[in-house]
Amino acid sequence: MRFSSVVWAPLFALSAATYTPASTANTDQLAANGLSNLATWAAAGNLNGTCTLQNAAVRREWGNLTNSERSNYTNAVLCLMSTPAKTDATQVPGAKTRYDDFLYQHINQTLTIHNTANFLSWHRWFVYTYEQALRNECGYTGYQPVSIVFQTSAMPYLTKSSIAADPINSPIFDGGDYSLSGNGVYEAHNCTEGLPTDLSCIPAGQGGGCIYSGPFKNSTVHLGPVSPTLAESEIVTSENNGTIYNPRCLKRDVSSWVSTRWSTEDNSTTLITENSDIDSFQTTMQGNFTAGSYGVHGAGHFTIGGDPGGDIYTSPGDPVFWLHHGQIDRTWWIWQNQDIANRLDVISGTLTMNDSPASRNGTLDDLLDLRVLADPVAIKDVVSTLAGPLCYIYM
Ligand SMILES: *[C@@H]1O[C@H](CO)[C@@H](O)[C@H](O)[C@H]1NC(C)=O
Ligand SMILES: *[C@@H]1O[C@H](CO)[C@@H](O)[C@H](O)[C@H]1NC(C)=O
Ligand SMILES: *[C@@H]1O[C@H](CO)[C@@H](O)[C@H](O)[C@H]1NC(C)=O
Ligand SMILES: *[C@@H]1O[C@H](CO)[C@@H](O)[C@H](O)[C@H]1NC(C)=O
Ligand SMILES: *[C@@H]1O[C@H](CO)[C@@H](O)[C@H](O)[C@H]1NC(C)=O
Ligand SMILES: *[C@@H]1O[C@H](CO)[C@@H](O)[C@H](O)[C@H]1NC(C)=O
Ligand SMILES: *[C@@H]1O[C@H](CO)[C@@H](O)[C@H](O)[C@H]1NC(C)=O
Ligand SMILES: *[C@@H]1O[C@H](CO)[C@@H](O)[C@H](O)[C@H]1NC(C)=O
Ligand SMILES: *[C@@H]1O[C@H](CO)[C@@H](O)[C@H](O)[C@H]1NC(C)=O
Ligand SMILES: *[C@@H]1O[C@H](CO)[C@@H](O)[C@H](O)[C@H]1NC(C)=O
Ligand SMILES: [Cu+2]
Repeated sequence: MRFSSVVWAPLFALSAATYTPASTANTDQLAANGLSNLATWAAAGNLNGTCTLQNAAVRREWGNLTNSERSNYTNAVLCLMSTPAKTDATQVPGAKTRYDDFLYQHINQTLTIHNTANFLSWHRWFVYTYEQALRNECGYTGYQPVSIVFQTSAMPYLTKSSIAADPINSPIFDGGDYSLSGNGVYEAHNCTEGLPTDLSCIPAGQGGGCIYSGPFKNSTVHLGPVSPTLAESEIVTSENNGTIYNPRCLKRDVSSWVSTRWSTEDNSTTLITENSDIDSFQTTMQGNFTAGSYGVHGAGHFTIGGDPGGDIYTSPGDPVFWLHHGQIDRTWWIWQNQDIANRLDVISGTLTMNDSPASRNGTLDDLLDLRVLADPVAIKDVVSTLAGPLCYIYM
């Protein structure tokens, strides 16, 4: 008996995931305008070192990298995860690898780097330092030049079909060899209390369990959790401060419920165009917890979810963290470039999260100290990605 191809065609069609990236035309246009302003600014003699727009590294979106470029990146991350730590083992016995060195600094400094004056600059320096470790210690050459950008706004949001609105089908989370691994396997869990109020309890998605696909399948997280949002991990850790060795599988619960509400192209566009001062820009980006809003920053984290992705302290334990913060940094960069004269040397906020406990205002002279990871730098030296130790742009 013969089967006609007409009969089979619909079955094959079903097996191929349909993924349509959402348009990022508005933010891309803002980025292009900003780049043009940056060229004018550079031509006016504002760059005094060796960095120029022409020799700056270009960070590109994950979805725009070739398969071989993606593998080179994930292989370098896996290398960092298998290189011995430099952190003092008597202080942090759980830090086993270079990757853990990075994770621990975020854990240890969480209360002084979020909803603070240094939120943007600290994370810019953190991502840059990580990129340097990939290059200098793990042979990452990237393509020419390097990129680790996660365009939050390029995550699929509500398009024509429910499948396309699902981030799981995006090139980051599709679980293939050229993704950053897929969702966790399904494991029953409650909704995720991402905010301190119950205003936005994130409905449990299709994951919640360990990751068994893609480059980071069967990965082990060593540190934390500290502020877990998956009930099971809370049982493991309620007593520690994130320093002990607590090996467990990397879990995710990828959530389109979050991404379609707080990290759409519209959300990024209005963030950039409707907040002209640094205070409202950084506050809107981080969300308003009492109003039940995640902001594009919080939304990126809770689109990943799980353990450690849903834990504010331990979130860099999920490799997608770095790409999300690449996009957060890009969004700051686009905002700065709309009005460089007024948006580069500005700072607002205090030294402690939501000013609790009360602390002084941050200044551009304050240092960003990543301890074992890098020598300290002043905030004023990283407000520009071209004039200082940094030398990169986004495309
Ligand atoms: C460039 O200028 C900045 C600020 O004006 C200064 O801090 C820095 O030392 C200068 N760098 C060089 C290489 O001259
Ligand atoms: C990234 O890919 C999109 C879609 O293919 C394309 O429109 C865009 O120009 C690309 N961007 C870069 C910088 O290559
Ligand atoms: C953790 O942070 C404290 C300051 O809050 C610092 O003294 C200590 O050295 C840090 N620990 C490590 C291992 O970096
Ligand atoms: C990936 O890395 C290999 C080995 O270092 C290198 O030969 C190759 O050119 C890289 N591919 C890309 C696209 O950068
Ligand atoms: C959900 O929360 C309830 C109430 O806190 C708890 O009893 C239950 O064990 C939780 N279920 C899961 C799967 O975590
Ligand atoms: C990953 O974990 C699964 C489930 O525990 C196991 O069956 C599989 O052998 C592991 N794969 C690797 C490469 O360790
Ligand atoms: C973490 O907790 C351990 C055990 O309670 C304690 O010895 C250590 O000083 C704490 N470390 C930090 C950075 O708070
Ligand atoms: C985010 O964008 C979506 C549509 O793209 C919109 O429905 C929602 O209200 C926006 N959220 C905020 C906080 O602006
Ligand atoms: C956050 O939301 C609350 C409640 O809606 C509101 O009172 C407050 O002004 C908002 N804060 C900011 C910084 O927008
Ligand atoms: C701290 O900054 C706030 C907001 O810009 C300002 O109102 C306040 O006066 C500053 N405090 C000090 C002590 O300078
Ligand atoms: Cu952070």
